[in-house]
Amino acid sequence: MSRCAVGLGSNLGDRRAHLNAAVRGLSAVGRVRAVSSAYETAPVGGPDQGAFLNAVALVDTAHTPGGFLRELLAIERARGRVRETRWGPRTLDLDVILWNRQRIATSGLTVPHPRMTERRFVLEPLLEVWPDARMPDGSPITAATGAVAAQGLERLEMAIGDADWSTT
Ligand code: A4P
Ligand code: MG
Repeated sequence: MSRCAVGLGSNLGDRRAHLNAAVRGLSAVGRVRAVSSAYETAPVGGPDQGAFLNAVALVDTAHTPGGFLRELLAIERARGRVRETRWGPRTLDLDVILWNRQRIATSGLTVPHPRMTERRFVLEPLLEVWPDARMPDGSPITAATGAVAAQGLERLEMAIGDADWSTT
């Protein structure tokens, strides 16, 4: 069994519905252990675009990393994800942020997510659900938060995922 942190992001359409559907989809590919609050975040990079709703889910899964990524891509497709501009607006983006404490570098998958430490919209929800998360070199994730403190982010009083994700 592997423990994976999945980043969820949406800034197109019904953002909350997309994130809820993502948690439902994740509960079919592993055991969802925790889901962070939803965060309203200013877009980082890419074209001029609307604000994102971001969250992080912790999932225990028996899949291989590659098999798990394929499942994530299928969940994105089911929410109408279309790839146009890099870093452009999207209905649903699911990224593998951490996989145990492993480093993975294959043609289709890089873990830890290469830009995670530059992004407050990843770090804050991640620390909410996995406060003692560490990088593969052992450094605590908390060490990265100072550098991103200026990025716009607001934690919402909004739960993501249906009430029964934890019982599946
Ligand atoms: N891939 C490689 N490593 C991974 C990984 N760890 N997790 C490959 C997921 N996928 C990974 O991804 C392209 C390919 O990356 C996948 O098919 C997979 O094989 P994509 O989702 O099509 O491309 P993308 O998301 O447009 O590009 P990228 O570089 O992954 O973008 P990011 O880094 O995810 O950034 N601002 C805010 N506030 N909130 C956001 O959520 N997101 C982005 C996208 C930009 N700005 C944002 C947000
Ligand atoms: Mg992505």
